[in-house]
Amino acid sequence: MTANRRRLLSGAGASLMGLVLAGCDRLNRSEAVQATLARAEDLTLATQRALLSRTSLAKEFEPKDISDDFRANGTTNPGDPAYKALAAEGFESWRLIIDGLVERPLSLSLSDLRARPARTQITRHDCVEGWSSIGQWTGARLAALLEEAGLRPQARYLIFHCADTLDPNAPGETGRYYESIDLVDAFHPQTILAYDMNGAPLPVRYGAPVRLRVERQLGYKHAKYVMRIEAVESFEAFRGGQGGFWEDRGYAWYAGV
Ligand SMILES: Nc1nc2c(c(=O)[nH]1)N[C@H]1C(S)=C(S)[C@@H](COP(=O)(O)O)O[C@H]1N2
Ligand SMILES: [Mo]
Repeated sequence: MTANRRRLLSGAGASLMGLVLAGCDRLNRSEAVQATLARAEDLTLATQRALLSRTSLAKEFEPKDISDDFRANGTTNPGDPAYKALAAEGFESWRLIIDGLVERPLSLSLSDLRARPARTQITRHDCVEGWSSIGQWTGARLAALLEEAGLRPQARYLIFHCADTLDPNAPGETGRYYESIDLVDAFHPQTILAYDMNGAPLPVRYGAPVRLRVERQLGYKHAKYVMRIEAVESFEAFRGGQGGFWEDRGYAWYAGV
């Protein structure tokens, strides 16, 4: 065996490379290859299982289960001047922007949004702080909006830009709330932009005029005061780079419940 060949065979792929060089007949019968394929199959199954569990529906409840004192958390009344101006005129000139890696950027008024395909669901909101509340949410199905906008092939995540500054002491824009989800959650049937809560327009403390419901995840993923949804390939270059206000401060990006 030459020195070059030996070097070639000594890396991470050495055993597989050796089998390839040894010929197909031995390759087929090789226990090492069988074991490798079995491992690959396990991985695929695990991935499939994980994906299946992520696409299954979150539990839905009955009207009698709705909390009469649903907790409000984080920002409950944004002090940001732009938001206060919108709230003062009943969100008449509020527009939801859907842009970034899309074919047809959208700018939707609240009545535009109310005219889009909708879903109503009664779900339990679980905050990482250890409390839960049950509420009924009605909103536009995010999947339908994304189909309308037409995601470009490079799009992998959605960034939700919010109107509120949760940490006024953080430099620049870094105190502004934001969140991000991947396309599995974006196209999940229970992922909606909620404009009604318990059958009435969403109150300010719960995120008026529109908040995200992403029911397979913990409370902090459910962005309130949504202004803009930006389709991106990566969120690494945005703010702290971890994909959310709380993620930039150490929380997990995927917060499954
Ligand atoms: N824009 C914005 N969205 C937010 C927050 C926030 O402070 N600002 N807090 C998050 C957290 S930690 C939780 S538990 C929920 C609280 O939603 P609620 O007020 O409807 O209970 O909103 C999430 N979304
Ligand atoms: Mo939370």
